Amino acid sequence: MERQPINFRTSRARPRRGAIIVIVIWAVAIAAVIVGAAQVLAFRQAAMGREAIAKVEARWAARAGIEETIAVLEYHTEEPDPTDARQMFKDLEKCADGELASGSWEIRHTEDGVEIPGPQDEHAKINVNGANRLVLLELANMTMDVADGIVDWRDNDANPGLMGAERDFYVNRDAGYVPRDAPFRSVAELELVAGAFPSSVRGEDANLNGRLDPNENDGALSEPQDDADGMLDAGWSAALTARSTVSLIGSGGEPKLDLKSATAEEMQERLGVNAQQAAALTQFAKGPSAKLEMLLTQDLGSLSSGGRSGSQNQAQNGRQPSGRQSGRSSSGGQQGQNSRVPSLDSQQLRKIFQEATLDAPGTYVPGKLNLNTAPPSVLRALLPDDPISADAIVSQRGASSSGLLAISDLLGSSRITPQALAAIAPYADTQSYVFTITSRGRAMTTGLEVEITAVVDRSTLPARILEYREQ
Ligand SMILES: [Ca+2]
Ligand SMILES: [Ca+2]
Ligand SMILES: [Ca+2]
Ligand SMILES: [Ca+2]
Repeated sequence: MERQPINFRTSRARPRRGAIIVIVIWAVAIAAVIVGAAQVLAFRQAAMGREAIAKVEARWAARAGIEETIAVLEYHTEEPDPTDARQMFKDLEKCADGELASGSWEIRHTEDGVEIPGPQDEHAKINVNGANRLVLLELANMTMDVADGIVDWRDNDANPGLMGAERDFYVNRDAGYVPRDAPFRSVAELELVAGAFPSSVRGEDANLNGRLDPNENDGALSEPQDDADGMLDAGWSAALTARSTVSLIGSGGEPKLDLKSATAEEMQERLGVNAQQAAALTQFAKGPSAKLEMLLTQDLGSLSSGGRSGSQNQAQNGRQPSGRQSGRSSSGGQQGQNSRVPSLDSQQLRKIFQEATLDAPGTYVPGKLNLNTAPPSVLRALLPDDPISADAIVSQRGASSSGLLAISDLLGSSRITPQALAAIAPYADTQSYVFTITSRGRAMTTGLEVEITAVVDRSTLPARILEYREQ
């Protein structure tokens, strides 16, 4: 009788026990899911942590490459060697690759489509703010309307060139902007000029880092369109820059001597000229149209006595008369009224181009092409009608282990006329101040890469960073 309830309880307990088992199984299952999820999360966090660490390692490795390069650039501003134009570039190449405990870096730039060690010398390119339309027309895909449009963009007047475009044109087509009417600040700004396309400005170098990235070498698989030939065609950006600058510091590390205000004593000391030559230089510098390049084509004696305006014009127009003038090297000078002034010898001329200036203080002067580092293709663009002189510069610089120390060094070449030299002298010399350092850092652990690009100007101390970007 008493069993009934027990049986009853037992029979009622069975389903309850079953329910408990189900609950327990569920609880175990849920716990397993939670533990599993926590594990996945922890694993993911660990992976993210590792990646974050790798990113930091890669970033600091890239940064170390930038810092080391800046140190080399500053050293050569502080302790320049005016007798060797190549040493700085050798030193830059030495720190193009480096290692830290946690990562490594490599600094490369592209020349004629191929990556080579070291930063990009912005002075190996023509400054777009100094390039005339003939020089611009040497570039691939350049048309007359765009060349004129580039000149209109940077000049400060409102008169369009023959096929150019000024403010009205941009306003009428609702461009949303008007020409700067001042020097370009970057090569990318060229893309704002009417008719200039990014494909012409950048070519395959879509991110303008001067290096061949995977998407720039895969054809049509990804933007941009490229020919997947393993070479970087960087369009106009390979030959043009807006970054190069002129320095107020001479090759010896001291501020340049302004010939318009320098004393005769300073000239004798800095330029190695004698009293008579210093007096003649002072007289020459007083002329309102005096330009250093006139010293390449004319004798100091004739320049100081008023100059021969005919040959001045020749120099400025870049015309090349058939023969070379040779008066400079003869001791007596030319037939100038001031013929007793001894001609400047090659050492003195070199010093003048290294240490002196006639640029009015404070005026904007576009940076100059470095004749030591410009690729042959860029030299030919600078000398549009004169490939012989362009090639002669390449062979002349190659013949000297120290490179060209001043543009006047090229007066020794029989294949380059002084007139051709004088024509390019406003746009070319033998120094480089601005470099684009593209440093790719790699983490030792995972191989993750971070790239830093910095544009650095060493014409002042400390060096200035003009642009800095990471990707
Ligand atoms: Ca203008
Ligand atoms: Ca690139
Ligand atoms: Ca592509
Ligand atoms: Ca290519």
